[in-house]
Amino acid sequence: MFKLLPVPTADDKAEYRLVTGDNAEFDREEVDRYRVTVICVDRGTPPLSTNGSLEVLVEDVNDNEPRLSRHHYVFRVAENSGRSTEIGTITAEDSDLGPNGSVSFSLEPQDAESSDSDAFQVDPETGVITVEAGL
Ligand SMILES: [Ca+2]
Ligand SMILES: [Ca+2]
Repeated sequence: MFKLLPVPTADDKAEYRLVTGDNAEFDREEVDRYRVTVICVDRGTPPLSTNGSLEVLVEDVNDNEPRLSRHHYVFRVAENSGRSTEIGTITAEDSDLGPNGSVSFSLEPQDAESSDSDAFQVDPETGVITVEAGL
């Protein structure tokens, strides 16, 4: 995933840049950190060495859309149900991190016939659907 490239320096210090490998692909949702051992060997006889460790943290990009727990929900509600009657809950998952993985819900009419969308409301945070106007 990584390789070291030597950086030319004026003095006799050794300096290397850590760069991503040629075929490196990062997906935070699969692996969110890498631990790499750095080995440093001199050119003496016999050669002496030391090692250290470095850690690379993979930052999140919003590359996953939210997924509803179902594509099609059917809820039932009794006629004459009053305002704030709870009908059901919709849930969703988003595997990204922080705001990239935080979802909210809203309702909009699907066609002209069911355009009376004011009859229901959804809590943007919890996904709980309630009766807004009495049925
Ligand atoms: Ca997302
Ligand atoms: Ca992501």
